Amino acid sequence: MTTHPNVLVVTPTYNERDNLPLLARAVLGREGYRMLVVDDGSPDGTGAVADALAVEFPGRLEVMHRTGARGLGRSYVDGLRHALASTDAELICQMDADLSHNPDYLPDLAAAAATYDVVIGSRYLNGVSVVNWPLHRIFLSAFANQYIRAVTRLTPRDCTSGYRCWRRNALARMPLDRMVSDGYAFLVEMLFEASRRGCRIGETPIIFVERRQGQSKVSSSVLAESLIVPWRLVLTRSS
Ligand SMILES: Nc1nc2c(ncn2[C@@H]2O[C@H](COP(=O)(O)OP(=O)(O)O)[C@@H](O)[C@H]2O)c(=O)[nH]1
Ligand SMILES: [Mg+2]
Repeated sequence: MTTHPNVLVVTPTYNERDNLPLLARAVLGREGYRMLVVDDGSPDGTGAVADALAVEFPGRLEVMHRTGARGLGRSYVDGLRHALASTDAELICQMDADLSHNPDYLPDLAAAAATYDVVIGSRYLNGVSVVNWPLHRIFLSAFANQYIRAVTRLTPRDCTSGYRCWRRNALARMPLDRMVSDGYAFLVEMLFEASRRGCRIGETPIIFVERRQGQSKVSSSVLAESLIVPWRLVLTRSS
């Protein structure tokens, strides 16, 4: 008898109309995997596309329609809280909707979660595994990771990857109600809190492929926040 994993993939979306159906079909093609799409009222109609997928995959894809202030971190806080409160998933993954995170790596992340409390799908384990990024973006991301590691003393090679897999009990110990940051900084804050709580943090290699459809939402304010938040974390929360 084969036993299937019990995994919920939480995916925030903002204008991912063309990407989401491809991602959902790939993720839900795996037994034991469900999805929670957290849409921020995307002007391009991604929310309606997600609703249609929920009909196509009854009981396997759920949609959360957010209103009010939008943001990646806020969406994850809402989505991850819902995952804990309203599902019985043993593993809870975070994953971008734009196909940069290949669903083929999900089993690797899930397998590593047998050993670690949280597993990062990492772009920087074997040199730099990023496809279709301009050189300046590679430098920016590599610099950001060096900076974050230096300031926070976190040890993972890729602290800003949004591809992650949590064991349920580790995620349940995280202070989701008290997270202060959004964007990449939110991802760093989650790792910082996990590390402070003694979580074992692992990494598995992924090849990150830049999106073909739609646009990145990274803004200069998101980048500025990711320079400030590491200091804020160490100055206000180190014990
Ligand atoms: N719900 C929600 N999702 C967002 C927001 N900003 C970005 N996303 C989603 O977060 C994921 C990563 O965003 P992206 O712009 O591709 O970031 P990049 O890969 O770092 O350039 C994608 O699935 C986006 O649709 C937001 O404000 N709200
Ligand atoms: Mg992207």
